[in-house]
Amino acid sequence: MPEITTKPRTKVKPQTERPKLYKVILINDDFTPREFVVTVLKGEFKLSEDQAHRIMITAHRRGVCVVAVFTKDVAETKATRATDAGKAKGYPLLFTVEPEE
Ligand code: TYC
Repeated sequence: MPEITTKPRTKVKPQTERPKLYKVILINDDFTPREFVVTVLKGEFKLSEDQAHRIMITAHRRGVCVVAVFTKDVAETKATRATDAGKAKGYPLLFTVEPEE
């Protein structure tokens, strides 16, 4: 009589799930000076002058631009700090946060 043998499970659930990522989005407005947007992007998101300028001009032309992706806490903190930097100068500069698909 052949014996029934069972193979050990080889598929193991990953121990650590990758954290969900969130996009920080820059929204265009008609009042915030371009150079100020670039300064905030460089300061808060550690972007080069060239990267910051490209993101600013994309938001200016298209209405919105993704700045970067982070974990939820980091994305929300950076978006709030960057929006507050505009508020402190009386500008309507706005950064929002959206979950990545
Ligand atoms: N549209 C603004 C201007 O012409 C510049 C600007 C760009 C403002 C991007 C916000 O997210 C922004 N002064």
